Amino acid sequence: MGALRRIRFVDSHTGGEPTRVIVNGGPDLDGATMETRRADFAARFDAFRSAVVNEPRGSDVLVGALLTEPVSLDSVAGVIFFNNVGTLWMCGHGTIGVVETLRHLGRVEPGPIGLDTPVGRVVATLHESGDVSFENVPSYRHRTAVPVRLASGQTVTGDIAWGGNWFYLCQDHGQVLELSRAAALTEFCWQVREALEREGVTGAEGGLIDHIELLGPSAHPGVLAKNFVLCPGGAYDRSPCGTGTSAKLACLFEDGKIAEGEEIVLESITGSVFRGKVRKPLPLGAQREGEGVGDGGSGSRSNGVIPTVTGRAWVTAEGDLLLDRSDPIRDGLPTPLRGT
Ligand code: PYC
Repeated sequence: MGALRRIRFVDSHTGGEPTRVIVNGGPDLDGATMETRRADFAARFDAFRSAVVNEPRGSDVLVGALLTEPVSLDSVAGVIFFNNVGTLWMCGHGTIGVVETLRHLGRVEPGPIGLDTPVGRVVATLHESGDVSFENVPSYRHRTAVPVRLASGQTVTGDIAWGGNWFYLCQDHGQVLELSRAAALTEFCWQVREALEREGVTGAEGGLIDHIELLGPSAHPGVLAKNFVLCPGGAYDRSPCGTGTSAKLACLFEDGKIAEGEEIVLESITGSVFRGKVRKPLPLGAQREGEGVGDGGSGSRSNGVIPTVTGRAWVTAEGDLLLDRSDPIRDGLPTPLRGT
């Protein structure tokens, strides 16, 4: 028997998409900013990341969240999100999961809850109903109607937008967005991602576009659209994707299709929904701390819009992950990725 390491966790799902929050036993990160802490986590604690979210303790779809001390005045915590292949800049469903986890642990009450992320501060609100809204980092469209040619010969067009991660948002894909087609949709989205890389299409200042969002009609009245979002590690988002919803809101606002404060509903491929709306950033000097940042580490600056996304998470499990030094796959099994 080897020495056991214990890592305390709480699992939740937000619209079907799981989040595992590490509440004890995680690494202490170096850095005075959340971005330097994220870089430190990526450089020194990749085995920890894999042990927490990859098989046999997790799965490709699981998103992890490591809590840190806050870096902003009035924030409750800092948070580094990670998945089966690396770190995320931000995560919307994960933010809702973190807030529900903190509520479950008795650490927060209904009201505003500031969280620091590597791309800026987000301000969540826990509602009495159990719903959670979060005001995201500034989100914006970088390029409009960018064509790419897939390996199959099909050409699709999409907008490139930042919602806390980089997205390619595509409507002319010709795919039927049904859960029973998840494998085919995943394959299609990989082709899009590969085409973006092959053709050198990126976000601002070379930012990797690692989220592909297909949009189509919803069968439900009052729902603006249904989406299918492929995440960086090849899993599809079971929720409507909080950062993807933010990217879509930014495009809708720039197209004049929604007004400030007008609420829309987006449905995920599994049928779960997020509500979303935008406001314009406050004038310089009146901005909340961190507003006007949020650029994927690329150094670019855009005012864009400030999206608010609302959804709900439910706690599904809590306990200790056990890492036995003598276990040859203590650090989890890496996700085999296609050649992107
Ligand atoms: O909700 O932003 C999100 C997200 C990103 C990856 C998975 N979920």
